[in-house]
Amino acid sequence: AREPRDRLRVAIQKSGRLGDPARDLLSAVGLTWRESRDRLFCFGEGLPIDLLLVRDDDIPGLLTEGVADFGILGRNVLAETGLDGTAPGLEEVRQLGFGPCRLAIGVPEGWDYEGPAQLEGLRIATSYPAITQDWLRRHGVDARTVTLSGSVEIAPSLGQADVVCDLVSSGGTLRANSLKPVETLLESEAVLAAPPGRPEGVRGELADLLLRRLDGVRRVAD
Ligand code: PRT
Ligand code: ZN
Repeated sequence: AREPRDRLRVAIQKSGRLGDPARDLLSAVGLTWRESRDRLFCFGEGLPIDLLLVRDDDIPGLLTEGVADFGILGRNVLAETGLDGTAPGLEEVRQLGFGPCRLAIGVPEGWDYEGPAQLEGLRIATSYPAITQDWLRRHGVDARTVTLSGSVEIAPSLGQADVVCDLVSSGGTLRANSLKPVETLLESEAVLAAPPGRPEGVRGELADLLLRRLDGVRRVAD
């Protein structure tokens, strides 16, 4: 059997929108790292808290498998992987205040949108099929999701879908594709996620310490 881990691991985005703010937040609570050459793993220096730099999509799996103890990712990714069964039962431990956006249905600008029933029988392009289907089911609408990993907003003009369900912040991307937001399915921001329960032994103490420090920094920032 492998030795139990005595260092805490936090998975964050390697690049992307949440990578730098996540690192800045962890620096602000006093963590420092010795960078490894490939920068996928950063060894914690002051405290035994290491970083894993990964794709945000990999964070739920790393938490579920117990490879990481905490992850910083968008609530949207956490919700999707919770609903689609790939990483059920993870908990949102803290909301972090950066990376705000919402998951919204976007329809062609010229539509006179009157409500969810109007989506019946349509094709909805999205990177979030589980959240979208869950919302459709709760509104009694039967519609098909077309899962795309990127360039969702162009799908209607390509004839690949009728409407979209994608993340929106300024709304500029929807507008640039002659779409307008009509329903918000989820308000999102970066969150600290973890498997249920407290890690055992020394990792549990490190987890408590990290949460206390995060709360301290967040209180000053708010
Ligand atoms: O490489 P990796 O897989 O790790 O990154 P990624 O490309 O999957 O994700 P990334 O870095 O683009 O986004 C990470 C997280 O940032 C998302 O999961 C959200 O929680 C959050 N976030 C906040 C956003 C946005 N704002 C956002 N505007 N993620 C994406 N967008 C995109 C959106 O998909 C659309 O294409 O920006 C466009 C819309 O922006 P506006 O301003 O034109 O409305
Ligand atoms: Zn991603």
